[in-house]
Amino acid sequence: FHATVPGVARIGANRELKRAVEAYWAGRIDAAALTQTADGIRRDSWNQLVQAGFDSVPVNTFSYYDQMLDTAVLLGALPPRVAGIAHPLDRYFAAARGTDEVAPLEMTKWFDTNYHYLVPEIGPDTSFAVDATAVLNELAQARALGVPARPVVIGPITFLALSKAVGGAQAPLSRIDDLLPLYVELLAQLAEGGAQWVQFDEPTLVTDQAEGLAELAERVYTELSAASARPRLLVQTYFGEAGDRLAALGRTAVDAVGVDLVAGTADSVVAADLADKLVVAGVVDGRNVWRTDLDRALDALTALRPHVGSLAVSTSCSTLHVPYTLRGESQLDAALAGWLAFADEKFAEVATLSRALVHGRDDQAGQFEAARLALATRATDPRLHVAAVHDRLDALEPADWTRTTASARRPLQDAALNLPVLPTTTIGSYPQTSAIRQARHALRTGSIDACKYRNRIQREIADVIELQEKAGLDVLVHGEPERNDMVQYFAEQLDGFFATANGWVQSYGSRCVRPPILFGDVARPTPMTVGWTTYAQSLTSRPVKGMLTGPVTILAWSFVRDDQPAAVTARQVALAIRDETVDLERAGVPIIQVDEPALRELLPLRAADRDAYLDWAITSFRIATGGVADATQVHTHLCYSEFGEVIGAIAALDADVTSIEAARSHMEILDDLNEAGFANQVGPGVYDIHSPRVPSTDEIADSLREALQAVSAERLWINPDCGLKTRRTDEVTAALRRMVAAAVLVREEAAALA
Ligand code: THG
Ligand code: ZN
Repeated sequence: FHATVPGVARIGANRELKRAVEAYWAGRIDAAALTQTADGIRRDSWNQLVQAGFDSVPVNTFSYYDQMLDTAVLLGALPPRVAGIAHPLDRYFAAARGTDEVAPLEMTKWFDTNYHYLVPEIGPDTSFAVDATAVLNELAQARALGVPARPVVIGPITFLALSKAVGGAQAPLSRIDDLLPLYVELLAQLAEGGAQWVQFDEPTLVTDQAEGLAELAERVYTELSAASARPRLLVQTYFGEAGDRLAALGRTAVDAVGVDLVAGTADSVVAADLADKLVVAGVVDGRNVWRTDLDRALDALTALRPHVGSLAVSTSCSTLHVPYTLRGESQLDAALAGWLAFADEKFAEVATLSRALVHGRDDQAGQFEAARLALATRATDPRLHVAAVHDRLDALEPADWTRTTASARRPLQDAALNLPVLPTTTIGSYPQTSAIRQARHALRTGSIDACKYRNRIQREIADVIELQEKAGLDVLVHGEPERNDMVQYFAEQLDGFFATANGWVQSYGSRCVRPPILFGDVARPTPMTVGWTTYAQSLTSRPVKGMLTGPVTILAWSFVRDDQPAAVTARQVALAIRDETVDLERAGVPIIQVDEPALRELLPLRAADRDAYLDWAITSFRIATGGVADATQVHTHLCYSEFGEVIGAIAALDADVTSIEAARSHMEILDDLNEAGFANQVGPGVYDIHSPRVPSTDEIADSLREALQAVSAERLWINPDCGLKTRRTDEVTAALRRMVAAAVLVREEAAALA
């Protein structure tokens, strides 16, 4: 084949699947209605790919929740605790979300993206068995519509590498030989079902997540490609350079390999012997939103062609990670719209390139010329080259991101704040009530004016301050009622960003985010949070924390310009945040928190690239927080990840106080931090906010006593493990009262010992 994509989004162009799935969970529609919506989404996306001119169309990239969970179902590897649930769809959703009786699978980041997958559990008793119902159904459905269908399944190496061992089992990858016969069986069933091609996704082959991946890839795919009855086999990599793993695949009898030529280079394709293979060349960026430089892409394809058996054009990865279409984004300015390509527009680019590869550039002259023109306006747009921003960057020097020592800052901050030992606080957000959402909506649609909106938000802030005072917390927050999202809120106010109207991207399950587009030089024209924070401070005599999002997280959760290094962009964002910290301090705010929940997320997949990343990540955080006086206390908050590999970086951020998700990892994090030489104050989450369950005072007190084994009372803060915006007000009120009661109890114990 000549033109395809590794996979496509499935939430629906207008989030139809989100609505249907949530309606099914709420009991408003039945399984038949949900299935009907799913069928419609699949049909629409296949038709669209066929119409774009693709001669091979991925199927089975649809999912009701997550593709790793689907693969666990396919391989008979759902956790035993859901086995008793009779209806397959309910069993599936129980594994995804839990029920009153059973805990869900853990969720974690899909490589270095902002998508989250469910982590299959492999126990000593997990016995795999093929259940190909879902993929065979999709295949039959697509073939009935005349679609040149190519079933897509996560490959055995990636499936096991991303699973976790439970119940004392060996590392899941040790089970690879148990899985191979199942994949052979699957190949036979797909051939029987009429598939000409099948795609096994192996993004793990671009990482350093396991040892010996090249040898493993060669062994696994030698065996799978030797299967007697099988469709032609494409092994698809993405998110990086496959390097020697590609050469290993070249030594097997697989028919095709897919490579990401945006994150990786053509060098490893040239180096591998792929003279008898189809290479599916991902030259159109599947995870960023910029229009492709068609000339450059075609040159790359043309240069590659003599080194491979045959060549097909594709996106670099599934378009799961970008919005559906630019159509409807009418408020984008015309110049900017011309620089962008969402999924629909990327499909057209792939088709154009594949036609040009066959018939020559002139055959597609109009498309190439349009791309050239758009790129030329992008390169010269003044918003991408703001002298004042560059002057500030050039003037930066180490003194700007180096505060005095933490131990010298500590007494100044203690004197300014006068807090008790084991101070209590919360992470920042409070429940997003329907009143808040209504107020934001009413402002957007113009049914209330800015003044009315301010009054409504202020009322919310006043309620949250009162709630915190009544609970007895020591350091208060304003609750962030004005924020839709901790990145989007800032992006909407910064120069250099653009927010989309309908640019939804699936984050996990039915949940989506709308990443802003960071297209130009970044600056902060006016204060973004000072008004809300000082209003909150005016209502209480206790200290109120200012709440900001850090530069790394703003980059991680935006689509970022690709015409300069991320390190430069991060410094620009850092300076904008720094301006805000300085204004907050000037307005009398004594504590400023700069959250970096995505610090771990951007860690490069290859070990060799990690130091360079951590260097710019740490520096940008320190630029953002290095502009305030020694007496101003800087906090940060980290969550959503395994911190093991970035623990040294957390220490290097040099925040005065770090709150960190730990309720579920039982304080191991504190020992790790100690080992990394971290001596500043720390607030390990003492209860899990991700569950509606309100913990008892005793449980929280136990958690605190455990923390005190690892950290002295002088260094310990008491807080939940994350923001409270997804919880209900009654849950939050009860939980915080118990948290403060536990703090009082443990303070008394500590005083008695002293
Ligand atoms: N913001 C952004 N990215 C994120 C998070 C975030 N990535 C990691 C983590 N947090 C993901 N978690 C969530 C949690 C909830 C929702 C999305 C991601 C969510 N979304 C609403 C929905 O789909 O219904 C839409 C929100 C809106 O209306 O803006 O609830 O916090 N950028
Ligand atoms: Zn958090």
